[in-house]
Amino acid sequence: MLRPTLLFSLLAASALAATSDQWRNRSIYQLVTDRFATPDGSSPSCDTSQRQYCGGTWKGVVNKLDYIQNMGFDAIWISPIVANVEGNTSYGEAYHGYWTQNINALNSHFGSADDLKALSDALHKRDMYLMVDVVVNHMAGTADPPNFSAFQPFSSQSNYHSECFISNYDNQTDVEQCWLGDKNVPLVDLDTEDSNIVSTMNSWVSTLVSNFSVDGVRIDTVKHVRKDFWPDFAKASGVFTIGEVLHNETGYVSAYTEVLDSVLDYPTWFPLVAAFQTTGGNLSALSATVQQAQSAYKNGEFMTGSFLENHDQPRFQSLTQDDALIRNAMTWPFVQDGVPIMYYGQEQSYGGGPDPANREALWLSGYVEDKPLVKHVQALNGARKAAISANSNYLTTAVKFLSSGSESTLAVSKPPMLALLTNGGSSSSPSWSVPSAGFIANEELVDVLTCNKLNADSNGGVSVQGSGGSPQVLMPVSSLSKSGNVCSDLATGGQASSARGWFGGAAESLPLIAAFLFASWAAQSSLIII
Ligand code: ABC
Ligand code: CA
Repeated sequence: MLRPTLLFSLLAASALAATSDQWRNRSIYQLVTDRFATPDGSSPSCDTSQRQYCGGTWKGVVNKLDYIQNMGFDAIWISPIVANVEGNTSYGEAYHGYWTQNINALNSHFGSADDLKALSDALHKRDMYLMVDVVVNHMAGTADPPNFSAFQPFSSQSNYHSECFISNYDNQTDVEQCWLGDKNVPLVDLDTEDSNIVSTMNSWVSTLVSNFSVDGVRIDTVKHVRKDFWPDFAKASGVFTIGEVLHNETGYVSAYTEVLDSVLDYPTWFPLVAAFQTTGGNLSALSATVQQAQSAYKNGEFMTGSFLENHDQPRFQSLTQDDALIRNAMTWPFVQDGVPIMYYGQEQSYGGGPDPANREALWLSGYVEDKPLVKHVQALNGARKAAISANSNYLTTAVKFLSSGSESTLAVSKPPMLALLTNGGSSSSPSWSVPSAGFIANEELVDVLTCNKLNADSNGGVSVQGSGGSPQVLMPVSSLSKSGNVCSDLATGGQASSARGWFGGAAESLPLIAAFLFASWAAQSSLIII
């Protein structure tokens, strides 16, 4: 018997099964759950060097969704949610969530199952998506040899590859079958060649996604598991998958774009940081890598996660304090082909160095919205949404680098947007000369970062004199919308913002999904956990 509530849940769950197509127009705010917001709005001290839980929870995130949404983000990526090692280790507590002990229980420091569902519901009410971080590669021990019986559900030593710490990253077998971590906190490597482990992991991710109406998963340590493990795992999740492959070569990372929906674009991140962390950094290395990635990755760079910071790397603002370099570098992920991801705290000018310093408590900033970088991010998200609305091919048009007239500038074209970047620094007066910018002759343009107007020349090119080393993001005035979030006073185009609702394309396909579910329900019903 199909209970009406069950049918409703099935439909709701299927509508949540967000695909690449539903993610590509999104913009993601990455947060460390323990460090983003406390449930009662209190501001306890948080010394990152101590590596202890500081008190952030899922409830805290719910209370601060306005803050995230006001910046223009429509998805969040949270820390892993499962139960971790308890108590202290040589590297502190498991506040980051990557030290799994039991995949079938939640990390109670972050809240209850109801709290996590409430977060998911609150996001969906705002047309926002939830991305959860998942770890398949390992469980975390607190001694060497580890206490295997503490791990759930894989509590036998035979469930793991035998102990050897990865020392040679050029040996792919070592990378896949030896252990991350060290003797203090060994990341005990699961035998992901074993069919029982494979099927347990596949049904685990499927249940996790449906229990908490998750819209996408960020997969940890992807290069540490054999490639052919991933297609079935991704399929079992039923949602968009984005993998972490920490490597600087597009040739290495591209193989993983064949087995998952997408990857974090680490190969571009390395030259991105190098290009903007000092004046005179190498901009052509950045454009060269992007071009390589565009041709090497399965879907070009359209589905990659494009980022400047994350929880594993020193914050960009620990590498330079030059405000112009910072604003140029921050612009990049939003004008590039992929899905932009911004790491929490960047907007508040956090400048923590390597892990653990880069995981500051955001409550200590007071979540002030009237700040230059908060406004910068709002403009960038607004501009990207306007470009998506104005050009239905925007998200599948590859970025092109146009000749800009100097080595310290870049002209990044993705019509209707032309981003003019520079690493001259705040004391420079950059100029861009872009004879073939692709605009209409004499077209009226606006720099969406300042709302200053200018005109294309009679060939549709632009010659722009900047100041203070600032980036500019040019768009035709006609591509702005009065109902949009960027320079809307100037808008001449009247089109409504086409920022798609949460149901997006799924709404149209509901009847089809319902039919499919009816057909497959009888066979699957025992798997559905409500
Ligand atoms: C803990 C402490 C730290 C302490 C450290 C020794 O131990 O907290 O303070 O310094 C989690 C926690 C960490 C924790 C670790 C280990 O677990 O978040 O705080 O560190 O206990 C993912 C996650 C990451 C997570 C884990 C583990 C994996 O994003 O947050 O860490 O679940 C490798 C993995 C990568 C992993 C990363 C941390 O380690 O591949 O998946 N990230 C080379 C290798 C990379 C390697 C990297 C490590 O070194 O190729 O595979 O990443 O630093 C470039 C080269 C790269 C090179 C880089 C460093 O330089 O081209 O190849 O990467 O030039
Ligand atoms: Ca492994």
